[in-house]
Amino acid sequence: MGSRSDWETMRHAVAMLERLGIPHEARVVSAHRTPQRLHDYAAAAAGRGLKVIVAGAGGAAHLPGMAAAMTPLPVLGVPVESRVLRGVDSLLSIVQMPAGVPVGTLAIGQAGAANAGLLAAAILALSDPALAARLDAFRAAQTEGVPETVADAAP
Ligand code: RP5
Repeated sequence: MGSRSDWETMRHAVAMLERLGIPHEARVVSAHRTPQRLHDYAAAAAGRGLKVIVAGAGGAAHLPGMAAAMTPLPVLGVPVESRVLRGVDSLLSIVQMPAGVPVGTLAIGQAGAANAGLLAAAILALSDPALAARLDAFRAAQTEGVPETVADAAP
């Protein structure tokens, strides 16, 4: 994430990874304030054995795109909701990548972070049958948890 202040959003990605038993790390790496840290992190990521990068940032959110420019790994971008423009700035900064350097862009905020965790899981599950089974179980439980009527819903 681009700042410690992004954690309130990005913790929802981490929660999903933990729920699905996926090893992960969470780092603060700012494209603007710590450019060398970003370079070092992205350039070394594949060699360290990482498989997917989830990059969340807000405002002029260059972190996902810059990370994608420096790694062959899939990069999932989470637009963090900014104070002034409610995350529309983040979304547009992340989604409008030039052809040739993709960032898989999720929704603004908490839903995007949670779905980034799930999408990372789906990518990893392609080569991990046990994880695929856990992901199937998650989806089945989610379906089971949706009430058919308002009366069925827990108070
Ligand atoms: C971005 O600037 C970060 O991703 C964060 O969303 C935003 C504001 O950062 P702080 O000023 O709260 O550290 O780089």
